[in-house]
Amino acid sequence: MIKISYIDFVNLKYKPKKSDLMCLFYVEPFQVSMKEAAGAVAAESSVGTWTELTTETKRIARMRAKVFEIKDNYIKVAYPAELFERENMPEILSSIAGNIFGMKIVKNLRLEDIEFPESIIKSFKGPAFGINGIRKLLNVKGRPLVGTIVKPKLGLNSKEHAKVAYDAWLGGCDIVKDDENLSSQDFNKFRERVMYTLIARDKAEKETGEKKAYLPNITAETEEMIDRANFVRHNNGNYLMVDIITMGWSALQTVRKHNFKLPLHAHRAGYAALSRNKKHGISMLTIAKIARLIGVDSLHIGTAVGKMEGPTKEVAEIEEEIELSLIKKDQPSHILEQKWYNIKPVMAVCSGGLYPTLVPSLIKMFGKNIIIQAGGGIHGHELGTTAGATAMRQAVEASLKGISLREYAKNHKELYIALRQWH
Ligand code: CAP
Ligand code: MG
Repeated sequence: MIKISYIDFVNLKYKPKKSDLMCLFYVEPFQVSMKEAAGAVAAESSVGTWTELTTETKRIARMRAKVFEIKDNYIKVAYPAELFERENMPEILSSIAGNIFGMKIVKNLRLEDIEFPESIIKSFKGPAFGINGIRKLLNVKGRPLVGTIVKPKLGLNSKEHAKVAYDAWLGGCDIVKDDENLSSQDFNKFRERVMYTLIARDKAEKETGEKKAYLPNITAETEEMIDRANFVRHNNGNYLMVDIITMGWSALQTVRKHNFKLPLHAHRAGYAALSRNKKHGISMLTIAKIARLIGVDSLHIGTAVGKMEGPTKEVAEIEEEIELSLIKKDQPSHILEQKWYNIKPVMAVCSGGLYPTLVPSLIKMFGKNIIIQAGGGIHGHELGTTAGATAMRQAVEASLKGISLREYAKNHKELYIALRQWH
């Protein structure tokens, strides 16, 4: 038996070409050298397998991925772009984020970052609206958008749901969204909910003079999802929402391909199964790049300060200790806003355990191009949803004016109560 020499997939003198796709992996070898484990990753994720092949021609050997840098536990791998099908994210990931995670030769393996070449980037659609499109739709300039998730996350009927949404818009929310696990349960059918909630949106727009958006969660089996999106569009809806991880990348591509001419909000429920273990899996940075390329308009990125796990600016920059980061230094480090040929920038969404007190630090960390979402932090307000939404807007106003929340709360009752309630 002639076993393959994984070392053949390591070439530390190789200078990656502009046309190569590059990956940064964290690797913990199991009972082999780092070089061998690195080579195994490059082999299995490109053209190789565990043994030499009589069928591998010279032409195919030239298509091998190459490990071109090894530093501590981090390796960089370059893949010739011809290995991949354009605009086929599942195929790309079956290579660079597929079998390799289960190989015995690695104890742990994490895909930290991907750099897509121009040819692959240009083959995808990217966001239809992006940051500017969303701002235009809602007619909001120069401030973060304020959103809420209707709570309780499950259980309200469609009329009750629409009422909670209406109250939130009236109080100052720009955006109201369904929760990630609400779809079309018996207690709250999708189509009925959309109808009632869009009526509530129109009423709230009239009464406040502000533009409002409703983000119905269309996540379901793919064809049903397309029907639901069409239903939203035909009933004058102005935004769609999907759960990008549980629906799958192929389904996300299908939704994007249908070009509903509505922005697409990406909830990331389940991403932590891939990302939370810092030694194994797929980083949130990578997930964000994939979602942007396929074409979501707003994406949950974490908060650093809220209820969910996630290091500060997880998406904004790969953790600093990874000096090998593939992020180009001449670009803004925020990958959702990096210049990417035809691909528009994505609006970052901060959500999860947020309440007014946390708003100033969020704006400081992430800037103004964010959607700040609070569920419990709005519907849990002692005076109810409308007051809760108002308190969030007041917190945004105070932050932008550079006034401390405590000071601003002196003549803003809703904020005052919220600060008393949640420190
Ligand atoms: C927030 C939320 C969102 C999380 C997801 C929830 O509600 O609706 O799903 O933000 O986290 O159910 O937790 P609260 P992430 O405001 O009541 O916490 O954005 O990190 O993916
Ligand atoms: Mg939720």
